[in-house]
Order: sequence, then structure tokens, then C-alpha cells
Amino acid sequence: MAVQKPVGDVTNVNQPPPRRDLAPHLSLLLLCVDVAASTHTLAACPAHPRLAKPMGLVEGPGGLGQGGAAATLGEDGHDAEGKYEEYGYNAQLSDRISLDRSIPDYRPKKCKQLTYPEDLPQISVVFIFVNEALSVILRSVHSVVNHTPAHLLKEIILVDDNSDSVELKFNLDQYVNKRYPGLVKIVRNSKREGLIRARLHGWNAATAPVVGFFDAHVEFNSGWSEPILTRMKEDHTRIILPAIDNIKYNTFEVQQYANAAHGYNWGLWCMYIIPPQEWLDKGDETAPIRTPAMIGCSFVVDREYFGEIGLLDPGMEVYGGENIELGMRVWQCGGSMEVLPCARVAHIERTKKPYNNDIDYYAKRNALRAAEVWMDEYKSHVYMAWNIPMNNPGVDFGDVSERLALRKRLQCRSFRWYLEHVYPEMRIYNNTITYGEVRNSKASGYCLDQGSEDDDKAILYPCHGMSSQLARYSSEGLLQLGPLGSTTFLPDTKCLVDDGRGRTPSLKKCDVVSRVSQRLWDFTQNGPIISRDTGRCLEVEMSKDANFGLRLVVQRCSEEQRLAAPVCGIFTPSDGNRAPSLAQAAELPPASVEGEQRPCGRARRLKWPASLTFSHMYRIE
Ligand SMILES: [Mn+2]
Repeated sequence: MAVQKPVGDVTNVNQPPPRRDLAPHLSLLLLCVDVAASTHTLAACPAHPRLAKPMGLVEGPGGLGQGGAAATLGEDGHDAEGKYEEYGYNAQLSDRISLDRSIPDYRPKKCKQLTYPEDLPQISVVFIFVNEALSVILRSVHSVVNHTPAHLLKEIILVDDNSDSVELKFNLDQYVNKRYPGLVKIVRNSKREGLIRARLHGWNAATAPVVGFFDAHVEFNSGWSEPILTRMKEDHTRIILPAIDNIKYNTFEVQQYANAAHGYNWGLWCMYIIPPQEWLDKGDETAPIRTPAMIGCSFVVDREYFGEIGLLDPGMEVYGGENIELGMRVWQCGGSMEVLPCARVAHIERTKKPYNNDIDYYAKRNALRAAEVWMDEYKSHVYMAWNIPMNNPGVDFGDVSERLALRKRLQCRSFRWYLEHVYPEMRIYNNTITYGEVRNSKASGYCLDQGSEDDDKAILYPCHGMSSQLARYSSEGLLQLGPLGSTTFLPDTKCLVDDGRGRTPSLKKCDVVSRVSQRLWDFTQNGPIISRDTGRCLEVEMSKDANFGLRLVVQRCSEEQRLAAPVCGIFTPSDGNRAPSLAQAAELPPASVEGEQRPCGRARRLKWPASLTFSHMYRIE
């Protein structure tokens, strides 16, 4: 309960996109009406020695999953479970689906009437992977060959980020060299570097003027390359994203996704967002959709231009954040980013990612790098979203001096310009004075928490440092609790309200309180939190019936509170697993962070009730 992780996907869209950020009509998958199978696959599949069969794989038209239909293994699928664990999709089923299966043509109808120039630049297609099922990688390769005019596809580059599996070494080499002689290069990292630097190795190996970067669990739609290469030929400072459709991880059914741009929240987790109003007003589904950032599983760049603007930040680790950073950078430094609905790629949203340890940590670390380099005075919003202090955030984000120098060299615009022109849907919280966890000085293991999202009741809950326990105090006197609303696609954070009725403070939409003063509070760090409307204090009382024996109340201010145990040091949000017993919480001063220690006052016997204090709030710098 009450624990809310940042929503969204790390760069590679290996999780379902966070539908809560889409308007309801966008979150519905459009059902495929026209499932007529593409004949392209058949035509593009010349007679060749069957290489797949000895490896237990299937080539050629027809069979299971044909036309993007849902498939099952039936009776013999009993050990599929294990493979979900391994790959985050049903790899055993994938092995039985043809590498050349067709998928539905989900392009807007008008796309098929468009014509493109003859002399388009060639593309190098880079697939990055680590520990992926061989059949899934090979279907990505077959699919791009089957759906790209041969004269436009210069090469395919497979970057293996030091996978563990043996079949991804010998079998993969042997297969692609025989099946596509001269077309496929394989680059192998000798140590695991993360998908960000893996992409850079792919870029280094690429020789075509245009380079496309893709996860190795995708299938391409007909005619995906021509509209992209046409837009690229017109203006090489565009970064172009194919529209993404979904391959279901369990059945490999291909589902159409609605037209969307790629946005993010202040934690820099990406999410699909509604296209800009101008695009919707125009009513032309083939038009490029301006996008502030990218999901990251598929994007196409001009090879040289990508180098000029600084590739991806090589100081970012594993993945997450680099997709947002590239969006900010290309816009701020004079280029652009767009989604092309006529160019479509279907992608498996895996249930798990191969880099399963500490993804949150790397996403946070990388987000801070982007914030420090590109976000100017708005970088506070990233620290706020992650609920960490701006001083000593407890995260080593490395050296950003080279990236700052790059920004200077390219003479890039401000983040404010970018917000105004490219991402106006972002909510701005510049009136925040302080933010962080609100802990009671007598039960320091417990934090003010938004509780269940439906019941409008703030609660006390063991501190876990996540966004349901993010409190913000604004210059007007609002006390808001819960994750940042971040964008206008979502409701904003609720306000803590004392409506004078009863003793339970409520959480309400800030603009629906009956009297303005009911949502206003006075506070001083380590002092009481007092309603400007009723003069009552936000306090904690012990109660046998309440969860954890603690109840949050508004009541006549206890005098005792002013003698509450002193708070010492500055504290980082807790790790969530350290809910102290009530006895411990009540008796002991909180442990302070190493390096930040100040002498604490002696723990004393405490009386109840006790006032809540902002003991863990961080000042905006
Ligand atoms: Mn992916």
C-alpha cells in the first residue's frame, strides 16, 4: 500500500507503457480491422538452404502467429514458465513462430498513397541485445530485411552486450553469415557495458549515412524505412522515431498502439503522451508528431549529426535517462525529434529486463546527469521527483564537465525555452520552498503518506522514501502530498486540508476546497505544522486501533510538541525495509547519514500526542 514507484519505462520500453498517462481514449488499443497478411514476406523470401530448422527454428511464410495473430503452444508448452523468467517473454513460443511471419499493416491508410523520392540515403540498422532469445533476435533481423528495400539497407549490426548464452555466440554467427552473407556485422562487448554504450559501439561500426537503433525484440512493418529516410534527407538534424506497436510477450500477438508522442515525468521516466494539439487539429495522421523525448527502443539519426551533437551520454550507466537526455539536447541545440506514424515498428514489452539489479538506481543516477547538464533552474524538479536532497543526494552521478562543455560548444538554448516550445504540458513547481519526507520527531520511522489513492486520507506509514511520501511546501502555504503530477495529462498532487470537521486531515484536489485558507499551513523546520484556517496542528497520536498504533490527526496544538526530541543531522529517505518498532521509533533519535553527523540531543522519554515536524525536508537550492 501507499508505495508508489515512479511510473514509466526506462529507456527500452521493456515494461508496459504507463497507461495512466494517456487519456482514456488513447489507452484503448485500436483493434486491427484489416488483418490481411502482407504478401511482402512471401515475395522477399527467396529459395535458400533451410538453416533455421537444425536450430529448432522456423523460416518461411505461414504457421503459428502468422499475420500477427495470437499464438499458443498448447499441450507441449508446459515449461514455458521458466523461459518467461529468463527473457521476460515466451521464448519457447517464439521458437515456433516463423522468423518470416507477416504482421498486420497498421499504418494509417493515407500512408500507402504517399510516394517517396528514389534517391534516399542508405541506413545501417543496429540491434543491441543482452541475453535475448535467439529466435527473437533473428526475427528482428529477418523482419528488417523483409521490409526494407535492399538498396536502402546498407548493413545490419548486432551488438552483443556480453550475453551469457552460448547459442548467441556460435549459432548466431553461423546463422547470419550463411543466411545473409556480407550483410550482418556482429560486435561483441567483452564486458557488459549497458545498452547506452552498446549503442555507441554500434554507431562506431556503422557506415551508412543514416543509422537506426533498435532493441533486438522488434518486428518491422511494411514501408517503415522510406518515410524516415525522406524526412532525414530533407533535414539531417531530425531524430526520427518510428511509431511503436506492441508484440504481446505471452502470445506474440501484434497490437496497434494509438498515435502518441513520447514524454516523461519529472523523474525522467518516459511515457506515451497525447500528440500536440496542433497535430490533432491538423487531422493528418501521416504528419510527423513533434515529441519532447523518446521511449528509446527505436530511433533513427543522421550518423554524422549524431556524432556532432554528442551521441548518447557515455557517462550514463546501464540504461534509463539517455532517451530523455537526447530529446532535451537535440531540441535545445537546434535539432528536433518526431514520431512518424507511417513508419511502424512492433516491439515486445518484456515483463523483465536483463539488467534486473538496481534499475531504479541507474535511472535515478542518469536522470541526475541529465538534470545537471540540461535543466538549469528546473533541475530541482528531478531531485524532488526522486525525493532526494540537492545537496548530498546520496547518488554519485559522475563527472558531467564534458557534457557541460558540449552544451556550451553547441550554444544550446535554455531548458525554459524547451519547456515553452516543445513540452508545454509539463507542470512547473518553482514555487516550492521545501520538499521531502515529513516525519514525526517521536516516531521517526513513520512518514506522512498519501495512503490509498481513492480515499483522500493522509496516513502515517513506515518511511520508504518513495513518491507517495513526497511532501512539498509552497510559497503560498500549500502542503502537497504524493508524487508530482508532472504533466497536465495527469491530475496534480493533492493538498492536505483541514476543513475544521472532525480530526482527520484530508487530501483534496487543491482547487476544490471550500475555503482557500483550509488548504494553507504554517510550518517551520522541526516546528509544528499549523492550519491557517483553524489554528489546529497536524499531530500524531497513539491508538490501538490504528495501523502501526499511530494515527494522524488535526487537533488543538499540544504544548508538549515544542519539547519534542531534537532532530539531528540531515537524513536521506529510508530504504523502506527499516520500519522500526514503535518502541524503537519513540525512544531513539533517528540515525543520521554518515558524514552528516551532528551531535544529537539525548533521547528522552516522550509524551504523546506529538506534533508532526518537517524534519526531513530539503530546501530548494
Ligand atoms: Mn525493448
